[in-house]
Amino acid sequence: LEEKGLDKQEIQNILIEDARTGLSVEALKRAISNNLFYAQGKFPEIATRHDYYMAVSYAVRDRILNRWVGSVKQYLNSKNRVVSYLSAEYLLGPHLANNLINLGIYKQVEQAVKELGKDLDWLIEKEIEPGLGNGGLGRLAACYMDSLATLEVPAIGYGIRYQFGIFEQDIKDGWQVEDTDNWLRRGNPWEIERRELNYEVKFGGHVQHYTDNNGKFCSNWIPDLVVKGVAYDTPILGYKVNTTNTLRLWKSEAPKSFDFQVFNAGGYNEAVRQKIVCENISKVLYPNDEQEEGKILRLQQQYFFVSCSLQDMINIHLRQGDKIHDFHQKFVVQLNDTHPAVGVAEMMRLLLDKYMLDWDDAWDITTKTFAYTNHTLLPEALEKWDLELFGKVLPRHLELIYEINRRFIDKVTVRFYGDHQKIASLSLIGEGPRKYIKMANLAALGSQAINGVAALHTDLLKKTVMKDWFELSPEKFSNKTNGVTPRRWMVLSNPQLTELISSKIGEGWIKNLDELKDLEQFAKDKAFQKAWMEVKHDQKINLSKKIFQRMRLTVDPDSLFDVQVKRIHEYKRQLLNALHVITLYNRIKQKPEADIVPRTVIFAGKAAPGYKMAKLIIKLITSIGDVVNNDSDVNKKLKVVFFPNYNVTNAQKIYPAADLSEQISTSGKEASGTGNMKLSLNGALTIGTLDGANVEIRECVGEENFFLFGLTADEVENTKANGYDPYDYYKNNPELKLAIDQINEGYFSHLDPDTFKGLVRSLMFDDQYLILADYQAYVDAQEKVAETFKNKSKWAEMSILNVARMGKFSSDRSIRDYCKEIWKVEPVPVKLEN
Ligand code: T68
Repeated sequence: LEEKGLDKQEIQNILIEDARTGLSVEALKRAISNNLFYAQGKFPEIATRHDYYMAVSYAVRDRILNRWVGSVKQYLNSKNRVVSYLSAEYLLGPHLANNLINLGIYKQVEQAVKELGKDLDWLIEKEIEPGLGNGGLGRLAACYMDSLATLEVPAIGYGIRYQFGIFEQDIKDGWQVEDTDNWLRRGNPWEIERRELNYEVKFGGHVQHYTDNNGKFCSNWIPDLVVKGVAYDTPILGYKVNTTNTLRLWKSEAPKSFDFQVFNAGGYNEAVRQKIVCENISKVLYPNDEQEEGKILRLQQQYFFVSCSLQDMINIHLRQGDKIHDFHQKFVVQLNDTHPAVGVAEMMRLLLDKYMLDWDDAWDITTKTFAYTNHTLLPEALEKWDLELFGKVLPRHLELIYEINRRFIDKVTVRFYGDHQKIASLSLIGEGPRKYIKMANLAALGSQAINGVAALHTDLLKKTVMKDWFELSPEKFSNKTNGVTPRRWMVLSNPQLTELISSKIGEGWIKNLDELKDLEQFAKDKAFQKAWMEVKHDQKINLSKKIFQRMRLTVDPDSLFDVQVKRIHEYKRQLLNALHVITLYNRIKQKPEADIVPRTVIFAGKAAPGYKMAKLIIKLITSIGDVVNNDSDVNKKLKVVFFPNYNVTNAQKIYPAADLSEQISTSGKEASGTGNMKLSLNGALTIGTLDGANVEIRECVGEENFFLFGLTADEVENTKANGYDPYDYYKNNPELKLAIDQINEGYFSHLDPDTFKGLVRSLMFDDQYLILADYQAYVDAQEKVAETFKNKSKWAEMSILNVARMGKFSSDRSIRDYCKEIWKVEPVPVKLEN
């Protein structure tokens, strides 16, 4: 620099700037060392692995910040509509590696860390992922945040900063045991606490009504609890663009003035109690599938984050000097399922009680603001709140919902005069021994758009759970098939396949997944097939190592890796898979010399802690594993693995190693599925039913490249309507009967017939999910899988074609569809100053 004629001060300036923003290996090295010293207070000789992880993370964060600030500035100065995504869950996965990829500095940081004598992968492994979601719904929100930023769409994600995310699963004696997820224990370098950004949220109490001086009817809500929500912001960077959006998560606290008030009134103990009550609201994520109706805390969580978020949006809007009446032009609010649906009533409350709008204006703005995504057809999973409980927590909102409903029912009574059943079904309030509020109806009525998450799902929505709504407002309905981000689910988790693909067709596919089509021309190319299968084999070796580390179990990377990873639920039918494993076991036992394709059947997934049957299914799988894996007659050809603690980190290791993707839910039950997309994108072939997005995946990859089996959604309904009797299937199918008898007699439970009694009874005499009805078709399809796997070249060709035809399932495509058809927003490229 001196040679270039710069003076000391100028050189100094460059050096300072470089340490925060420079992208060269030298600058990164210096930044990491600086952070080690100034942020961690350590020097290399005593720095721990965690210290290095933090130092690297802060160095990366610095490089995000100019983009982040630049994006915020740009949005504040523009009139563009901003997408506000409201979700109770975000299953983000680890940040560091993802940010390196999106910044395009993976290689440089890897080198910098290496020159400092450490290994980047070793540091990445150290990150504790934020598991702020249960499964597909939370992961979808994370993929959508990635795509919004990558597509340069101004967006803000709102949610809850749970202190404890989804529980950690351990397997003890074959059973699931849960441990708390204390993900913040070592600090979180990716968030910025914004104490100045906080809002008060009221709970409980009562409502006073009065008429003001102008004769206007007014309401005043006197709460018995006030909670403060504090914002924690995490930057979400787009892939190789400047756009960096914000994920704003709310933490609940006691308002500052509060402990003094209570201290005077009720004494110290009462003050401490109230503080805990406030902090409890954002304490822990609810595992799904649990009976939620009675859970006051869950309703409090929903209202808490929705109220903070709406207040924040209004605040942003008004600060720009715009009128409250134009709110819907500044923000469009997407409701990720009904969890934030109380936002409809909260928006009305804010507009009526705080901004003193009249009803019609308020309702007009509200309904132009919201849009609602449904994620389930299971009637038992549709959210309901006991009306009395709701009124205790949110008395003003109950009044408003009554009034919204009164006006609505007046209208539909005219339209559907005399059709009491339809009117009752549309009502926001359900009658019965106890009245309840139907959140899906509140969301549907308060929204300008309603969508399902796969073509079949949207179709069934219109025909079943939302039939009357479709009849009432068909124009509101549309389909938005889910997608996944190729950045995390290919570039990050499968770098070898990424490189192989890019070596043939360039890197354009990473942002434009349709370009994968160009791979089709190589599907029959023997050399390419060989390279392709080598990558897969390497990934299988990697996973085998993990399996050994975690479970002390040796698996054969040459065997077929047959993978079912997802939440454990009866409708997803892990039991069907388990019955197939037992059948394979019996076949090998009976004919050890038979030419059977060696398989490693890999399961992973969490069961909701309160879901007994799901936990029993885990125990059955691990018990089958104990017998199979330790039987020397079979264990050369068959292994059963239950990989514990399925989360984003582990998913990234499992998907790339899968040969076969199990998507075997009862048709009509899985709204979409997204694991199906990630597995296929990573070159696994699918064995699946015509359910959720499987239907569209099969259409895209070609029916000859997909192992289809099982009843269709219509056939499922008909079979049930015609008095389905699982016992018939049991009785008439010898292999099925043998498998069930073995479970029943304790073959897998040390001869204890009690362990799986409930499970066997449910299968033979109830079988809600038609496992026995689909058993033979499934076993037959599995035989085709094995046959095909013997032909390595054919398998490679099918695998390549699967990947080549996955373009549609990028979350970029989903987000483009939402932008165009629901949100009416356009990209706003971010320009950085200097
Ligand atoms: C999933 N839903 C769907 N719910 O099951 C899946 N539920 O088919 C779909 O692909 C995915 O959403 C994305 O659309 C869920 O994951 C939950 O996690 C959940 C959480 C709390 C309460 C109810």
